[in-house]
Amino acid sequence: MTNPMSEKKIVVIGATGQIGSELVVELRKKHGDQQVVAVSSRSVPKGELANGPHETVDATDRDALKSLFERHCPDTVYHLAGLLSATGEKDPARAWAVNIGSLTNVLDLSRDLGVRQVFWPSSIAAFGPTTPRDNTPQNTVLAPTTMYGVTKVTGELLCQYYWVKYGLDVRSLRYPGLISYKTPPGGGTTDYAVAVYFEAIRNGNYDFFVGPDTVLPMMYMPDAIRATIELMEAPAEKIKVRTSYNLTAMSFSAEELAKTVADHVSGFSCSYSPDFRQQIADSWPRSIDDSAARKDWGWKHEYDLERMTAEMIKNIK
Ligand code: VAH
Repeated sequence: MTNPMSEKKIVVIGATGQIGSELVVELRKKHGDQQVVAVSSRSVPKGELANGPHETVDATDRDALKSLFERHCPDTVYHLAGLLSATGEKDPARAWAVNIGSLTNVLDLSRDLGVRQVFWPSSIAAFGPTTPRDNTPQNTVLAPTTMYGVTKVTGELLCQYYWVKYGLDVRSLRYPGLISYKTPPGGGTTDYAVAVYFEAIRNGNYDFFVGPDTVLPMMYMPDAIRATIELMEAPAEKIKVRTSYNLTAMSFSAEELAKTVADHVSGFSCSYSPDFRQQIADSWPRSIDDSAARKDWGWKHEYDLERMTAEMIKNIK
């Protein structure tokens, strides 16, 4: 069903990922199935993603991406494809090549082919061990010690450059750990906050790969999807940050998460076996000051740990 009112043409790159798979559905509800092209480099988009146009294109292949842009003439591009923190540490060269190679392709092609708006995800991973870890400010030290974090800081500066130099309306959010039930964890350090729900229901226990006192900023996916769309729909004059906005909903420890899950899954037990991802988590903030997003474009979160857990358990069951 196409929505005659909306002549928007949106391309979502990374459509089968954790964010992309839910963002495509939301954007199609808003603008019509045919107005949103789901693009993935690997698997052909299936299920809901196949309800509208979908293509298999590797965004690091500039010619293939150019041909896609020329065929669909998008006015808006959400570029979500990339390697996450844990996967990135296993192959840093590939993390740089994919994350930065694809972003520069998207920015150049958007500038040259008349795309009006671009969204690109940054992350709290842009911060490092020398960043204040509590209530981390919007403007502060960005010296990450993961390759994923290096690509996030680089990407933020590229986004700001294409706005300042070419007037390309690029917008970005520093997502916290995102929790959803629709896609399996994808190689992130915060994957424990997703896996615990599935494992609790599947076999009644979970072995965290971080320690019980590990505190990280987190957000339920519906809040993240809404923040993304609200940011992109805000009038340009309200957008004062052209690197990437701090964004958060809550912070909790692995132990607090385990306790909330146990309240919903009787007999649930857990253990803690920190691995290499503990060092990554320890280099990130414990909580985020996202007052700039709340002031500039009216951000407010809706899900706290209790409400998210109830929804996660209900939907996984
Ligand atoms: C990761 N989920 O763990 C991502 C995210 C803040 C964490 O960037 O790599």
